[in-house]
Amino acid sequence: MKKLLTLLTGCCLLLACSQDPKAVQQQAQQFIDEYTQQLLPLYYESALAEWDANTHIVEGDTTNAHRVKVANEALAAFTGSEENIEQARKWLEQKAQLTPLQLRQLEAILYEAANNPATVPELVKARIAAEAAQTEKLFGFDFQLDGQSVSTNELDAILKESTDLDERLRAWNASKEVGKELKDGLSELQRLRNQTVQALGYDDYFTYQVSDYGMSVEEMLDACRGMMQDIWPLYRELHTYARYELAQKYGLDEVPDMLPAHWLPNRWGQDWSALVEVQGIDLDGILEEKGAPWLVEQAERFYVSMGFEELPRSFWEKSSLYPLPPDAGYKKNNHASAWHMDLQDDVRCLMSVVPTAEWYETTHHELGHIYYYIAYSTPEVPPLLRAGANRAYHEAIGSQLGLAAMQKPFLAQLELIPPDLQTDETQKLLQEALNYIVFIPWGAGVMTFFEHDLYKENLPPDAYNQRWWELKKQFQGIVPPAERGNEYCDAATKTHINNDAAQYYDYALSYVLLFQFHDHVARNILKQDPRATNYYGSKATGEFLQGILSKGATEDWRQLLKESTGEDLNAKAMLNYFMPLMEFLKEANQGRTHTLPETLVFDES
Ligand code: X8Z
Ligand code: ZN
Repeated sequence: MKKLLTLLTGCCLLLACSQDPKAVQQQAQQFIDEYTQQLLPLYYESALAEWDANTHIVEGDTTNAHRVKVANEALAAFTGSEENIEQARKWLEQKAQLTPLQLRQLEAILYEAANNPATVPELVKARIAAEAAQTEKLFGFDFQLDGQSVSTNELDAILKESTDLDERLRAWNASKEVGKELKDGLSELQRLRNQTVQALGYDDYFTYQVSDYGMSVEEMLDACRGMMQDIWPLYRELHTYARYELAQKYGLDEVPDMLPAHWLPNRWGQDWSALVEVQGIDLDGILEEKGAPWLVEQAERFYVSMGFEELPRSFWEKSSLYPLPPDAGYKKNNHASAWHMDLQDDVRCLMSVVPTAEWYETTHHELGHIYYYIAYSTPEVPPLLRAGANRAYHEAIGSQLGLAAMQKPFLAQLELIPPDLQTDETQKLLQEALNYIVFIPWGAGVMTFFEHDLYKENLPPDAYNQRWWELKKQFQGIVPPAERGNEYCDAATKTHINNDAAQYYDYALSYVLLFQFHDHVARNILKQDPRATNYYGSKATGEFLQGILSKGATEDWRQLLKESTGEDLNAKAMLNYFMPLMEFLKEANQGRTHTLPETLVFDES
């Protein structure tokens, strides 16, 4: 009987498709609309609970964790419900009859479901609890330096400024202590993340996250290898340059073959730009005078100057923008993020802005996310497609504006530097390369390959730290200050390993992408040198960006790139940008020993 019914329904559907695609579309739409209506309040409640859990961390208080669990379990039960999966699959069987927008929404429903399959409720619940506990441990951690509590901003300042190697080592070591506390939780998450997505047919969690790009794992790894190979000659010169310059700065005669991690101005060695000071541009000094709120307001002014709207009042009221006073009695997540709370107009930033060049760039980055959210929260983009064309697009926009906001003509326009200031262009380019080029072996290399091994290869916990430092050495040419046994878990000191898992290649791709967008804006819209632009007040640039942002995830990302820049994804714009630097570095490095191989060999065993 049941069989007959299925047959009959199948038959009717068949009839419906061959005769009337409109009818199929109408019924599919009804499902999508109902799904969306039920999703939105659950989504909002989950975001609100997560927001509180990330902005108000009280040791020993379980209220937040409980609310997060309840809200996320309710959201998971809905998005992963058997009925929703079945329905989405059923409508997808009639692909040919559906509109492209409907297809994308149904795929989004299935993608979400795979993270929370209702067929394995205990696993999903356990994962939600483990995620909440891990975030709380990471951001509730009491970092200690010389017996005193310190903030990560303070540790970062030492790594940026101090020339006392002993002090640097203490700060670096202090910043890695939290990893030990997170190791067991990571191993638990490794298992739970894999098992949940496996229930819906994905091989592992890394494969699941990569599939969001419409790519296989091998394709993604190839893209990452490609990015690293493209920039390797330049990176090799930067690595040599940094070894020699830093040895000199720290007053040492001997230059180490590999960079000791505590020599670098960043806890993970992902951004070395603080190594260089460009004569005449003392951004840190100027920003110090302006104070932290100015950084966020200025970033908004930049977007507004290009024709974007002012941020909604609720953004200013509800965001958490600055560090907490040390005596607040609670802690907050100290890593910057932007939140689209309700997939509509509740947008917020969580930051700990202090007036430094790094936070100046970060505020532009985060507002990029916020303006993306606002641009696609329109009737044309259904809530289920309110996301970037891909995740890298979302990361690219704000970083692009961050790059533009550091360029000389722009700084002159803001009167942060004198209009006729003569500066050393090469030093400026060097400083930028120490950010954008240095990032690639970290983002496309260390982070991506570590998480690949973690999820796809089931890396055992006792090998976490060893593997981490193997990759650091191979891709970044960075070694730990001293042997670090497997009681440490240095990977877990990086936020994303814990709460943004298996997605870090997003940032590497976003850098490549942002140089493509920037190159297009500079050459075709502003008619300026990409290395010296001033986007300020350019409505045409605003329109170009808005054209990309307002599409959300309604279009294929490759097609959107082609339409907007005329290009496929490639690192040419990025390489061209830094081309003039190669000559300078070769000259500076003459007679120095290069210790990284001439070509990067991939030995991932
Ligand atoms: O995590 C971020 C943003 C938040 S989406 C601040 N970034 C990566 C990082 O800090 O590791 C931006 C660049 C790379
Ligand atoms: Zn971001």
